[in-house]
Amino acid sequence: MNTARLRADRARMHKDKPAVVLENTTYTYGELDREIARYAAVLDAVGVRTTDRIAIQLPKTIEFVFLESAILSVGAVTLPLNPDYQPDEIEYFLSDSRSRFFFTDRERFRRAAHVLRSLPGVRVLLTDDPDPAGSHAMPREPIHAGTRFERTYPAGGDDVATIIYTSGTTGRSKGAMLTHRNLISNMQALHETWEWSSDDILLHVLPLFHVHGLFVALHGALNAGATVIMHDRFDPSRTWETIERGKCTVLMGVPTMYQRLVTHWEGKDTKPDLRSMRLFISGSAPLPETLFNRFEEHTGYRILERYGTSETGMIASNSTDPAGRKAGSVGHALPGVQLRIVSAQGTDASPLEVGEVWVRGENVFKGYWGMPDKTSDSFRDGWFRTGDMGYVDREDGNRLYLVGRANDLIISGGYNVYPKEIENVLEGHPGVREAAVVGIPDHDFGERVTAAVVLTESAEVSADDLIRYCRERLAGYKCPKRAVFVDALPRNAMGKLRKDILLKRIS
Ligand code: MCA
Repeated sequence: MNTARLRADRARMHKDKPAVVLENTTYTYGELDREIARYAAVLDAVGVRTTDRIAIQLPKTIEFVFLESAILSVGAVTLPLNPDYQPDEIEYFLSDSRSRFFFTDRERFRRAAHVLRSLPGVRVLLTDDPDPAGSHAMPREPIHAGTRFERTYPAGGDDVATIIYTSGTTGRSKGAMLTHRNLISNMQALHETWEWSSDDILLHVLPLFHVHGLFVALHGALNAGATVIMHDRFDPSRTWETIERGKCTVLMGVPTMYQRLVTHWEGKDTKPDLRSMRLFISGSAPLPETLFNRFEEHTGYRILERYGTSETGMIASNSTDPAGRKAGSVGHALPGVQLRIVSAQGTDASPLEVGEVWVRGENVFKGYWGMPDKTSDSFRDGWFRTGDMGYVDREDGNRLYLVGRANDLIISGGYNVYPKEIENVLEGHPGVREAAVVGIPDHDFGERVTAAVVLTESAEVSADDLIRYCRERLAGYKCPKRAVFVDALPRNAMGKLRKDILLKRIS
């Protein structure tokens, strides 16, 4: 089965029903399908072929929604990119993925034009404006407008549908290849577990280019025939207003969003009416118990926490029955997903013993694009090693608790940041001898990216200079919020960096 074909089937069932409401414009399922078909015809006309990688760097717009489905319907592979990525990052993703097409807007094209010139194999198409030199406007109508274009959905099953880039411990991002089967099996598992129905109204406040906002939220809701009300960016005040006005039933967010929502609630004289709400779902970062409790005290709702990764989609979830939700636990494995907790010795951990979470099932990705060694390193006997550490409570039906990470990872506001990538950028500055990046606990972002820097002897560089230097090369969420100068980085007798000591020293 092809993911986009499922979308078209739903459109036939719910033709006149609102599918997406973005800001003040409503698109019914029928209109959505017509636009997807039109975009698919354009893709065909510009020469997109099955298995081509097609990168999209767009803000949260309806064009993104049309394009993403259209690409899948012609059997090509989507490569959704953060609209905040800087030119160096874009260059890496386009060249590493050997993308043939890059869909973006005028603003981002202008920003990255100098690196795009060095990638002649990539055809740039703008979704918003006629072409500045070096790009092409996306045709508004299929070039062969007279002939009707039939979508044939040439890819499905184990064919790759999308490549999601995730940062890596070495500093080099890896493209996780997710197949149509991966996406569909996970969507069906969540459909059953969260009891999605066509009566649902999802308030969508997440970015669209990641697993959470794209597959779990958007695909999940459209597959159910539900209505998606979309905000182009997260704002706590608007979120509460829309829940009440739009009679929403489901919200998905990262803990930073729930933190801001509850703080906003506390300051409101008249509290919003939440009676339409069925589920407040949280993921992408650990939900602190204090936040779980505070949200329930104020709103009367227990947040439903679930757990996943880019490589596997969703793995575990708490239940739709509020009594079955526990603070600090990500719940039980989803239908069709198998879990193991494996000790450092490579054997199954004993009950309540902490080990690494390993996962198997149709949800597990095909491998990292162009990185067979990294792919085989991340699997053992068919099990994907998540790098997350946790334990299960067998007395409670193998309920999963996560306690940390096996490797060096910072999660800031629901985005994964691998310190090595930031350290590499900082160490590229001529005034920096070495740098170490850590995540300092933070009330709002969960962890705050912080750099400790040893300067070269003659360097005259301020902390602001270094942050600006990072900002020109990295998306904003990866940039250190603070840079601290130190004489030397703490190391053990073997010369190994002691980030635990550093963290205490600069917190
Ligand atoms: C924005 N900024 C951040 C972050 N987000 N800094 C650190 N961490 C962040 N998460 C920076 C911007 O670069 C900017 O910096 C400044 O903060 C303000 O930007 P703004 O856009 O106004 O930010 P915001 O609206 O406050 O954004 C916070 C946010 C956002 C709404 C929490 O980060 C967000 O949407 N997070 C969701 C991430 C997500 O979808 N993750 C899913 C991954 P400057 O001023 O320098 O420009 S999928 C996943 O993890 C797995 C599979 C799963 O299980 O879901």
